[in-house]
Amino acid sequence: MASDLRLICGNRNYSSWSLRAWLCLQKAACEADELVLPMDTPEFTQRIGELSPTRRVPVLWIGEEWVWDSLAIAETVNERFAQGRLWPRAPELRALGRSMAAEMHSGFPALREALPMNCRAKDRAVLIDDATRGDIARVCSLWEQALERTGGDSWLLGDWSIVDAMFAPVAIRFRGYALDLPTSARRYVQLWLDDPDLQRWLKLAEAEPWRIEHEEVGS
Ligand SMILES: N[C@@H](CCC(=O)N[C@@H](CS)C(=O)NCC(=O)O)C(=O)O
Repeated sequence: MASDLRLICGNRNYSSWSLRAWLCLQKAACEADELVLPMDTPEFTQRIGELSPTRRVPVLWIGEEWVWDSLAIAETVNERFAQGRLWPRAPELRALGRSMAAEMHSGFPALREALPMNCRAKDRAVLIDDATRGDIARVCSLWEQALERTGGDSWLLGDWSIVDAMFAPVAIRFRGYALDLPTSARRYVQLWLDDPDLQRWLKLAEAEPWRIEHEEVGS
């Protein structure tokens, strides 16, 4: 039976916002049709207008209704298809998770610019400027604060939650480039790399034919 849900994504290799939305659907066990529109191509330019009100991805179509922007998709999936279980029950942990998710959504411009998500990259050598170093340190400190609150050896807030989806692309960035990271951050990156849903996404990214030169950073 065709699904009522349809996720419009960018390239799996590069589209970090698409990955976040996709992970929320997986963790909520939602079946959705997927349409991958290769970014920076005439096809993307031609088709995106009728699929996304912002001309950006991801967009989740629920029947005739569209929900755009990764964080809005995450919240909608949580509310409608996961009975709220994509956030912790404890209000103080939810507040921490929402603060971290919002900071990721609106912040870390240097990290995002200097170290683009590239699922095919591993340990690439890059020059890190002070702003990027500061963003990396802030991410590691946020992860540490959350992990300290919840015991330290699992997802950021104990059980998997939306905040993990928001930081999954950072885990991929941290694998992609040769960085000096604290042990707790390395452990969290490895937790993501061992996750079966993420492994499926990485396999699909590996198999994609498209390459976007300006997203290929480091050597
Ligand atoms: N705030 C948006 C950002 C969406 C975004 O920037 N998506 C990128 C792909 S990761 C995009 O659509 N790029 C294609 C373009 O701008 O032409 C979200 O959270 O979903």
